[in-house]
Amino acid sequence: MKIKKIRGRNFSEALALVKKELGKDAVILSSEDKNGARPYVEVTAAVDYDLEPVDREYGGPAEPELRGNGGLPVKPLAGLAPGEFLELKQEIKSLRRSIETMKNSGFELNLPEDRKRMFFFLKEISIKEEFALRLVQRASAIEDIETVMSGDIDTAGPPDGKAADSVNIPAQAGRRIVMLIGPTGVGKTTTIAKLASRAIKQGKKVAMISIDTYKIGAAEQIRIYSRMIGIPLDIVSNTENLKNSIKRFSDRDVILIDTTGQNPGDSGYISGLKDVYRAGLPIETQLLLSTSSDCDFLMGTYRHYKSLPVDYIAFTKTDEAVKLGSIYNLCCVYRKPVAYITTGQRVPGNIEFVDTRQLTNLILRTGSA
Ligand SMILES: Nc1nc2c(ncn2[C@@H]2O[C@H](COP(=O)(O)OP(=O)(O)O)[C@@H](O)[C@H]2O)c(=O)[nH]1
Ligand SMILES: [Mg+2]
Repeated sequence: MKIKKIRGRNFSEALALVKKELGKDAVILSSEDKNGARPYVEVTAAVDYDLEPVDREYGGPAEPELRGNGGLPVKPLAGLAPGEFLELKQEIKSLRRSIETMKNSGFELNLPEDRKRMFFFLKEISIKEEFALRLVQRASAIEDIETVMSGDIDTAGPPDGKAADSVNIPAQAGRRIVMLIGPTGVGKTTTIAKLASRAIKQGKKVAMISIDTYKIGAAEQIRIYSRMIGIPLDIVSNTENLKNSIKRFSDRDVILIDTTGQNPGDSGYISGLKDVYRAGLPIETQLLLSTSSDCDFLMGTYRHYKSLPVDYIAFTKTDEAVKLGSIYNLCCVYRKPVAYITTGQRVPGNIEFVDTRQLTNLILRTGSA
């Protein structure tokens, strides 16, 4: 293990230097505020070296595919069958991971007590470690966390929350063409129906289009909604049809476009959507992400969709989520305003146009439940 003390003008700067000098796997062991004419922060950080390769003397027959963590060839231990050896190796790996997680989770983090408590709390609600560290660094007191956090979040809603019910569909005068994209099952079709019902209630003329890139039949659900709400629906299979359909609905105030189809990992799906954008239609895109998904999955989703011109993100299934820290993580990563959140399966209803304060409160509240 290599241990190094690194100084910065503040905690964030010291952290950035640690990453630069020791790499992203470095573990923070302690941090200390140094006062004086020129205050600074001293961070003690360590990089762990991988397990030493197991001694060759113990060897049975070498298995060429076995590699030590440093990439060095490893021989199985005496008396262990190759399968058992692999099991042992897995166990050691998982132990190492646990130790690292413990350290990374601030186990030895020498932050002032109140900040340390806040750091643990933020991690507890699934805020990523680096974002949690940044937050406790920037807030001068625990009471400030909410303000600092809400400064990192942008929403389409009004700043004071008073008019929260009047925004979004449609916010401005004129026609609005809104397309919902996102992984299968996040709630796109359900949300379209909620948005359509709201717009109807607001006296708007609404139409729906479904881009069914996958198979006929996938659009059955939206057909039911269109009958239920009493608005026209077109089902199109290519960009040309989409253009024609938008033309056909030229008398409508709001056109809501549903997308069906494959997993975003499927390149055909993303390139099909890119085709739509190439047509130059004035479409506003909202990317839906389900808060009931695990944060790593959501980050993966981000990678799939980042090549598309997303205007807003929206979070679905907040009613099912145990922790909502991933909303903050994704806001930090996407840097896109949050259009709304959905809070249940009920149509119409179960959709909220939150402002930054309300959203921050919601995220922080999940930890105190
Ligand atoms: N609990 C909960 N379920 C939702 C919400 N929004 C949608 N769903 C459910 O999620 C499932 C998939 O929704 P759907 O609209 O078909 O997703 P799509 O594949 O993205 O179009 C359905 O069972 C919906 O009722 C929500 O906000 N909360
Ligand atoms: Mg759908």
